[in-house]
Amino acid sequence: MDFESLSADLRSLQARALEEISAAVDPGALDALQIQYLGKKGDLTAVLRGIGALPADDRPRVGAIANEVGEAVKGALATRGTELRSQVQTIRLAAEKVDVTLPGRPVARGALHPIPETIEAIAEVFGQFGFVIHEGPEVEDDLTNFQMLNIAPDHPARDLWDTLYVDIPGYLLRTHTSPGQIRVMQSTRPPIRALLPGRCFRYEAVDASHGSEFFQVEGLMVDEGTSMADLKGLLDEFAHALFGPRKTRFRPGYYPFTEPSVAFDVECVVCGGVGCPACSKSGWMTILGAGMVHPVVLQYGGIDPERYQGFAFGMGVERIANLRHAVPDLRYYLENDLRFLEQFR
Ligand code: 2U9
Repeated sequence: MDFESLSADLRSLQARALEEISAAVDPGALDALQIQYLGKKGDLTAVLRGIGALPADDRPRVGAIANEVGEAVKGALATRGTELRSQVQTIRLAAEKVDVTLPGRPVARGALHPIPETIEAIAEVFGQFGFVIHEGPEVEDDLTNFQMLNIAPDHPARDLWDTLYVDIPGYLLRTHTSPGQIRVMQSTRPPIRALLPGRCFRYEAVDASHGSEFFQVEGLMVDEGTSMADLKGLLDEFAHALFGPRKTRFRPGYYPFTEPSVAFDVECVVCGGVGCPACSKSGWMTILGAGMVHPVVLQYGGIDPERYQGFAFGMGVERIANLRHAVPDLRYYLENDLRFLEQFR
């Protein structure tokens, strides 16, 4: 081994290293090249093992060349490393690019279903008069759902409510929320102002205005000297709150649990009382039934009809919602069709 061949080896090592460094495509490859050429057991160290066989005068000259080669390889590694890191950063920045001028992603906002929304609107009005909401069971006993409401087992009124019975003798799906009001009377003392919203069930053919399950809100007020005038005044407030200022009227009606019973009408919400197809040209719309609680029912509630009087009312929530939102068919409320429900956002 002489000076010429050792320095030629060093130069070819430098050329090889610089070529491989410029061909490296990721920082990891550069780390491997750093070890391969400049590591303790690297190629440069291997070539320099021959330096011991040279005449003494040649050694410093070869050492200088070796330093040059080492610096050149180091420099190439550093330059290529910077290039690759900036390439990686450019790719990352492109991938993570955010166009801040884009509009924000809309937040999917829910909304209350029109039935609970209508129940809340109804409860809000009666709440201002001190009516407290009570819940009652949906599976009721025959006694509380009919008997205690003055509807005897053979009473024709039962035909008004085609009933869904459950396979427990004497139990049924409540046909109205009235039984819940009986429970309120049995568990609290007058003065009573109770409001009972809830799901009810009837065994009847489903059509645009009748459902086998529907929602009702009933109200009950029991106090000393409660009168039909109190009832009329309260219902006027309710009608005006929900349907705006308009005339209202009582019409004679019939319910076994109230005497006298009335139908409560408002001037038609469509034509304002002129007469139109929506109100069958009468100019009036019935929104609920009501009446003075029958003395027998008060007694079933453990209340002395000689001392206390009460009134009650009941409305179908779907009917109120139909009038508020001009919905033609109450089946829409239970079909979960978003094309219908999204209109109530
Ligand atoms: C008690 C005593 C009396 C509740 C009443 C009505 C009149 C009424 C219907 C309206 C449409 C049922 O949803 S509907 O089909 N209801 O017209 N409801 S008086 O009377 C009561 C309730 C509880 C203890």
